[in-house]
Amino acid sequence: MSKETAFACGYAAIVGPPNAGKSTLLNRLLDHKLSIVTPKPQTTRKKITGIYHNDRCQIIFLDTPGIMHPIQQLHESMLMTTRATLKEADVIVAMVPVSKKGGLFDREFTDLLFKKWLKATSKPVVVALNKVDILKEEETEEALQIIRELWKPEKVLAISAIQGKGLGDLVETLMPFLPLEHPLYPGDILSTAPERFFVSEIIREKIFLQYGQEVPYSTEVVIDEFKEQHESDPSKKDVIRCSIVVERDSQKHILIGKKGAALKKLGMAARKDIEEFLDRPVFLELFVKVRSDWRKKKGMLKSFGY
Ligand SMILES: Nc1nc2c(ncn2[C@@H]2O[C@H](COP(=O)(O)OP(=O)(O)OP(=O)(O)O)[C@@H](O)[C@H]2O)c(=O)[nH]1
Ligand SMILES: [Mg+2]
Repeated sequence: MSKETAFACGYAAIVGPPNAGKSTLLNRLLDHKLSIVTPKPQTTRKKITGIYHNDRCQIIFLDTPGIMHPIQQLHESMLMTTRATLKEADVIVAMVPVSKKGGLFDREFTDLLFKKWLKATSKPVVVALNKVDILKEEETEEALQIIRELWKPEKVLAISAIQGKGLGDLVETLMPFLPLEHPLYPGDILSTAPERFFVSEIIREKIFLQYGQEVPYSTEVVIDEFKEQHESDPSKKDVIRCSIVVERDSQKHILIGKKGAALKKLGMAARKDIEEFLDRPVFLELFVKVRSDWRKKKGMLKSFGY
């Protein structure tokens, strides 16, 4: 069999700054909402595995927390995840988001990404210049040219993750870097993470969308109980009990709101998406707990899976 017709399979890590559109890309590639997306930076905190399938390849995409300057122990843990994910990858999708503000994209960050993060891995790098839907065509060309000249990656592509533009090209570009000639997973598997992980992520997404300032960043979601009973008795809903952990009493009050209105709204929004994701009805119960400074405490971070 010639190389063109052989099957290709391997791992592709998606890395870049916070808010670049990494999770949006993963979701568009899989045509499935797997990774949570919000307009706020630092939404993704853990590695999200999403498995892309077509007739000629299987690509295990690894969405990562955005690379930022760490201020807290939680950030250090997030960066450790990104670093470890780079080691797992056969090829790296370095995402560079464009900007309307002068310079077309953040050159300082891109330089740090290449010189500090990508050089250390010595893996092939494909740059995905994202959000080109907000640029004029000539501006996109100029940005691509600058990246080619300054950092000389294996390949540079313009994409719009949100519009799904350039994604076919991206898959084709990644294929030659995939080392295996057989798939690692059956064709119907989208991820390796358990349902309860995605449920906690959906709740976190709704918190990021509903609350402002520090509240989303001070919050963690823990699934205390996930009782599956719908399959054995369709008259019963699955029961999901979760703790929303915050750092201070004041944050707890904000989360709950006047007469519990805010928490009720959150629960309704989360339940709707959880039911869509699981494709079955659920009973969702949310509790708010205070664990002071959990983001600074290694033991507590570990218990939350960081
Ligand atoms: N205009 C435009 N916006 C996009 C595009 N891709 C993503 N976005 C928006 O950018 C914001 C961040 O998207 P995410 O996918 O959460 O970004 P991320 O890189 O995963 O961010 P973190 O998880 O915080 O590191 C969201 O508001 C997206 O809708 C794109 O191609 N064009
Ligand atoms: Mg993300």
